[in-house]
Amino acid sequence: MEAVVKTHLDPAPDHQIAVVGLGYIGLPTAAVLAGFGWSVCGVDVSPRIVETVNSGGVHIEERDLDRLVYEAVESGRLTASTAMPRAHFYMIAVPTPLRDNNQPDIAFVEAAARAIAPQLTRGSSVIVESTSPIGTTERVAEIFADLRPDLAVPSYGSKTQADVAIAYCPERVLPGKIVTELVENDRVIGGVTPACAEKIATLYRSFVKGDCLTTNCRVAETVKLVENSFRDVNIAFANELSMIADTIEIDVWDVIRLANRHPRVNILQPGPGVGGHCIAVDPWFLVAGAPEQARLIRTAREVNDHKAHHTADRIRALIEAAGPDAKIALLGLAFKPNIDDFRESPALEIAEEIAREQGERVLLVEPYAAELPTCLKGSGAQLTRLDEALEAAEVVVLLVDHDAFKVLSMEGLAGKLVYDTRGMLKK
Ligand code: SAJ
Repeated sequence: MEAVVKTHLDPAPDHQIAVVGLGYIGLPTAAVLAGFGWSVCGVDVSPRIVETVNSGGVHIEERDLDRLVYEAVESGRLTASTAMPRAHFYMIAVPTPLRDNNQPDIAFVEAAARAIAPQLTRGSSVIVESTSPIGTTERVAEIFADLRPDLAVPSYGSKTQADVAIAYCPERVLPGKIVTELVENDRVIGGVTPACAEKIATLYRSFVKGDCLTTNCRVAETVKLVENSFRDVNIAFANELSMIADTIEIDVWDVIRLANRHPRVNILQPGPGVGGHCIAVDPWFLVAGAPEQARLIRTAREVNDHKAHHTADRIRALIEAAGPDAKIALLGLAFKPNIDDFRESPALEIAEEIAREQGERVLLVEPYAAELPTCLKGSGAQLTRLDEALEAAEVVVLLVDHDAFKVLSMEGLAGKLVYDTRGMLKK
């Protein structure tokens, strides 16, 4: 399909769009844009990733991504490079990690801005998609203003005509459904000025079926952090309930199921904790911005982090009850079901703790891992097939509700000590 928006600017760029950072967001975005007819260059600091993409391959697992990247590269509309090309639109999708003190680190965004700056021409647009602390988009504008005094760079709230457009447009796609949600979801486009937002919205409207809503960059940055904090707080409520239920010895799944029959109650599902690189991280960006005020959000983070330790303690109690020779099957290591992503996974953290203490008595079952994750190597714990682990283990702990575990039932596990952290056996 041909791109809806065509820009005719001088000088002719190498590509229409440069996507900076070919990770979980950048690579699918680059491939989707190419699929919609844009000429796209993916930029990454890793020569290995660039080589993989240029050969039509992918370095991350995500549904439909391999086919999409292959087709985009075959069509000639997607190439990758370690060098920053000249483009009409630049999309920054690099990591924004947390430092040890829970403070956000935007060094990769700043480095991307410095690499883009020399390539900017009148008419260029730059979009930050990385989850970022509030003020990051204006920091990008500041870098451009410093490095390119020859260009009129927009400043927040200014009404003056600028040479380049800058906006924040957060990604909001769900791992496992990225390719679909990139196109289907509504987008929020926060301009440094209203003119920036309007110009950059034309790009998103060319491939997004959802609504493209414009605002300013500070609001858009906050929206992203609020979305994930909202979910974190709600999961924390469920996790806190599950710990209360453990103490007062009530079945939390029955409580939630019945409470959710109230027309205005919708409690989420408890689990072994919250993982992934978004919900377990982003709320800290909000806390860092207003530490005195963000009390509920901080506490929710602490509750969800604590749930992993609570889960490990309950497993220890079962192991003690089963006796010194008992084998322990831990089912699932990923951060959520049906995905091979182990980032910030509470299941992995729990497995690491238990394997450190119990060594070769631990049997790990993870259909999405071809080999033992690095942090578990040398612990003595082994990656085991589901049927073998169930045959051997006296203690069975369900950590991730992968579809592959749906064959399990309480009856089938009779005689074993079972801990179902996801309520899978109740569903
Ligand atoms: N979880 C529970 N109970 C629940 C729901 C989730 O324990 O009822 C756990 C999961 O097991 C997992 C964690 O929470 O460990 C996060 O999983 P998730 O599916 O809720 O979210 P992510 O991290 O995969 O993706 C989120 C999404 N944000 C929201 O739903 C508000 C996604 O739309 C964002 O784009 C993504 O973060 C991101 O990149 O920021």
